Parts: sequence; C-alpha cells; structure tokens
Amino acid sequence: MNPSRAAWLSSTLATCLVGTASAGPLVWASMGEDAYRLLRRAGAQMEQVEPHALPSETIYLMRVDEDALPRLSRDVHEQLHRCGGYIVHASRAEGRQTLARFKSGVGPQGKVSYAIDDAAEVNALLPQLQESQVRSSIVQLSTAYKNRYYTTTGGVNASDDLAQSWKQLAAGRTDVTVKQFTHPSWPQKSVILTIKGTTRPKQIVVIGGHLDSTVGFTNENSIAPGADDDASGVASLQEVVRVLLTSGYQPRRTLQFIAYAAEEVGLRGSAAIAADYRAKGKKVVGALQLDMTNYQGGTNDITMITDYTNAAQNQFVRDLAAYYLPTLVVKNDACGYACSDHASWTSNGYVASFPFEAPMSQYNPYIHTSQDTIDKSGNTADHAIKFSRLALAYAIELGSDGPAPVAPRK
Ligand code: IPO
Ligand code: ZN
Repeated sequence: MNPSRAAWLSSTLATCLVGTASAGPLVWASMGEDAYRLLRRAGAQMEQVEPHALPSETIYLMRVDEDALPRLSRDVHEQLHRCGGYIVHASRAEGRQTLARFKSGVGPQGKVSYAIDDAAEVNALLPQLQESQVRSSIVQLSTAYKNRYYTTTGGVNASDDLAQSWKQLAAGRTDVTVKQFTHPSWPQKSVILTIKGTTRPKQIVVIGGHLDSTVGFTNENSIAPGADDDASGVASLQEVVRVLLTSGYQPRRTLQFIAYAAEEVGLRGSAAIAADYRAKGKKVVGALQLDMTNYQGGTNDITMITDYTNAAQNQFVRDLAAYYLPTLVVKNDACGYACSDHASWTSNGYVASFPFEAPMSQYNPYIHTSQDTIDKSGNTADHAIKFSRLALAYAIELGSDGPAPVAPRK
C-alpha cells in the first residue's frame, strides 16, 4: 500500500472511532491506558509516546493530533464505559513534571485542622442559600450564549459577563476583588473572586468550577448550553459567594472562587492557574471542585471522587456532609485520569476534592451535546443547591480556621 493511501485509511479509521475530521497540530497530552488504546486503534497521529507508571495506573505522555482529542472522553465513556480524561501540556518537560508530581503525591502545605467548629456561623447562613438563585444562574449561563467554548465569542462574553456580575456582588467591599486571569494561548479568561482573609490572608481556600462548554468539535455557532456541565457548578459556587457577601462574613483565611476557562480541552485553564500559584509559592490549603451538580441520576446525593483527590480532605468533606446535611446519601466512586480541574491542583502538589452529582454509571447522559439543558433536571436546581450547602460549610469551616473568637469576659 502506498503511504498516502495508508494515511487516508488511518484517518478514515480515526473518523469512525474518534471523529477526527482532519489532522490538526500536534500537542503534548497525557492520558490513561483506555484513552491511549482508543486513539491508537483509531490511527490518530502520535509521536514520542512514553509510558509513566503511576501507583494507580499507567499514564501515557505523547505528542498527538489535537483534532483527535475533542471526542475522546465521550468515546471512552460510550465504548469502554469508563471516564477517560486527558491533560494538555505546554511542553514535554511540563508533562513529565506533572506526571512526576502525581507519582510522588506531594503532600499538603503545612498542617490544616479539619475540626468542625464553626456550626453557629454555618447554620446561620445555610438557610439563606436559595434554589431559585442557583436555578436562574444556570438558566442565564446556559441560554445567553450559543456556547461557552474557550475560543468563541460566546466563551469570551460568558467570562466578561461573569466578571461583571461578580463585581456587582462585591460592590462596597474593600476586601473583595474580582479579576480575570488571562491565558496567553486562547481568548477566554478564567474569573477569580477573592475574599481576603483577616488574620491568615496568605493561606488560600479555593472553590472552583469550569465556565467553558463543549459539544466535541465546537465552533462559533455550535449549540453547547452546558447547563449541567458546568453551568451548574459555577451557579452552585456563585450562590455561596452571594450569601457570604450579603451576610458580611469575613474569613480568616483567603477564599477564592474560580470559574476556570478551557477545562473541556485538557484542563488547560486550571492547569495554568495551579502552575502559576505553585511557581509563586502560594499556599493553597485546599481546593474543592464543582463540575456537574444538578443531575441526580440515582439515589446518591453526593458521590465523592476518590482518585486523584486527597483522602484526608475527602473525609473532611464527608464529615461536613454528615454534620450539616445529615439526610444526604454520600457514596464514593472513581472517575479516572484528569476527569476535571481537581487534577490540576493535585498535580501541582495541592490538596483537592471533587464531590460529584452521581456515580459514574448514572451521571447526566446529555453532557457534551446540544441537549445539556436544565429541563433534564426537571427545570429545578434542587440537586445543585445541595452542593452549594456543602461548599458553604467547606468555605466557612476551612476559611475560619478554628472557632469564632470568644468575646472577652467582662
Ligand atoms: C465527569 C466527571 C466525573 C465523572 I464519575 C464522570 C464525568 C465529567 C467530566 N469528564 C467533564 O466532562 N467535565 O467537564
Ligand atoms: Zn465536560
């Protein structure tokens, strides 16, 4: 067979299996065994493949055709019934460093108390969280733009609009700032709202979700509402911001709420932010990821993702749920390599947890399609509000860093 026919055949195979329309530029990426096998079977162009044995599984680092990546996660899910994520790296060196840090499992930044000792504050604010607020934020994010993809007008506008509305929430507070984090390689910016800690401002607690949406190959006119993935997570954490700010709560540690750009294309936004924080020596004491919070799927209320997350902090999050939300059913599951932005914190040596909407077998089947709309969740945010409650408890219990100071005796 002549080489051009071989190339045609393999690209046709790739079209069937991975949906590769045409060969794009090669990018550095890492992925688990399942995703790698699927790409290889599809004949996707790959170079300089190197396996890295992590304690949990073997991860492959390679240069791969960027156009083979968009539908990879969906194909792994549909064909292998597993969740196969990938991370895009800036270079081979950066990819190798990421994998080395996963391997060594760099520990937490200093001692953190997971004692539950702020019940008065948490219980005072929990009833202020409103399902209707979360619902209207999900509707807004999922209907105001054709899509929120990291390269489109919709994706750029969604970031600018979110920064605007977070600035309105922060109005009048000198200890609250809203900034957009610019990513040099694409136009969509991440959005970061910071509530400065009163006594330990250098210690940062992060609560995040991703702003971008996708339908695989996404362009200006693609319809990618991403109501559950991940308007729901951004709406869940935004409601925590609203209640913390309207109540005048002041954390001792610094709280940061982040809407990450470009999660759907290899965790690029969160990877840039977590690497930037590590490079600057920032002390992130814990990160909580909210990606898909509004589709219950089965009888679990909250499914704790146990892989590429921190076991001690995961137990803290379960303890918070048991203490403050005792009626919720909390179970565990794994989601595989790089399934969301928590992995960016983990690979940069930080502690991260990921409470998820359902077990792997029961999560929202409409994600990454034009059908990811709020009607699939009964037109309510009844499930997402549970994650707002959990995130509020996490923000205050970790943000207060110990019980409220006792008033001096007279
Ligand atoms: C996702 C996360 C965890 C599990 I279990 C299943 C699915 C969604 C994630 N892969 C995604 O698309 N995030 O944007
Ligand atoms: Zn997604």
